[in-house]
Amino acid sequence: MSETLYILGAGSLGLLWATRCAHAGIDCRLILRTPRALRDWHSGQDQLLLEQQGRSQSIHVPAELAGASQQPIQRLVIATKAWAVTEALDSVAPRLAADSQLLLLQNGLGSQQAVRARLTSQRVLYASVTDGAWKRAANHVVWAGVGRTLVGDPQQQPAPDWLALLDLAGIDWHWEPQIMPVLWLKLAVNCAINPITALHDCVNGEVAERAGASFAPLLAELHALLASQGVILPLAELRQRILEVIQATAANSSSMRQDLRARRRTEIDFILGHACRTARQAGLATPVLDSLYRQLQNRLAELGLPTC
Ligand code: NAD
Ligand code: KPL
Repeated sequence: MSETLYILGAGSLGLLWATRCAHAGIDCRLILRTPRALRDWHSGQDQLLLEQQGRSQSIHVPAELAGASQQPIQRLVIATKAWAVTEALDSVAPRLAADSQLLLLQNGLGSQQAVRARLTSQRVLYASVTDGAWKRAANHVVWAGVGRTLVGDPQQQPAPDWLALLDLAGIDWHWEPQIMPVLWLKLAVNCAINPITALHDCVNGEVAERAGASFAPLLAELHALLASQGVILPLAELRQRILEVIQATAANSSSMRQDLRARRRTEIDFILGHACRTARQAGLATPVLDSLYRQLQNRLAELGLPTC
């Protein structure tokens, strides 16, 4: 367990993990994208601020560029957006060994399978994260909502020992022997909430009302999609789970609405896109999901944002 833990992506979640690991004395390093980002990092003495409930602490976190060292990367957490994973992986590929292990923190589905397909010998773990974090500045992260992280292996192997580092870092994580159903359920929740909040520019709590008569058929489509992927639960239970998330996050802006408002590229392709494509492959008709996907792509195009 002595290898350095590399965290690729100094965004909200990457910084949250980096501060927590470094604070616990874990040998961890951030991988930044550009020489300029690294210069800026060094000009702040490699210090990162972690803010929670108004209190901040400063933590030293070393950083480097992917290509700046030949040092093999044995343990890698990828914390980029789903659409940036492939390019991020390209940047570190020469430093991966056959027995390197990766942990992917992305929302949605599709990016994980792309990594898995590319890395045939390495172990690739998937995570579902419910913490909420955002960046106040390049080296300042706010931990806004304490959540839970479920980690699992899509090939259903047991947990590797190095994940004990996450305990050391105080990350509330659990090993999930069946990670794919967890990620599919999260995708279904995201499909039911995120597009509606983005299209209606509303908080999560208004989703059912804004969706109106299309909400029940939307849930039925998601239920059939989950069943096609082997995730079997009664429709009433899926509905209940989604309503619980809506209630628990009623005052929040979904990640997709936040991205739209900030004119940032969204993860639409890994949420709605993946859902619609999988439904088609399974021979399911999903008119409500398809329509949400089309409407959202149109809105993104109007705003000059990528539609995938
Ligand atoms: P973010 O946009 O804040 O951070 C991504 C970071 O990756 C950016 O700093 C970007 O510059 C960096 N990056 C992209 N390509 C890179 C490359 N090739 N090399 C180095 N760095 C690169 O995103 P985030 O909010 O941290 O989210 C990351 C993932 O975690 C997303 O899939 C998101 O849905 C998921 N997630 C986030 C949260 C949260 O609270 N922020 C919670 C749960 C899940
Ligand atoms: O995961 C979320 C997101 O915003 O992406 C939900 C569950 C919808 C909470 O906002």
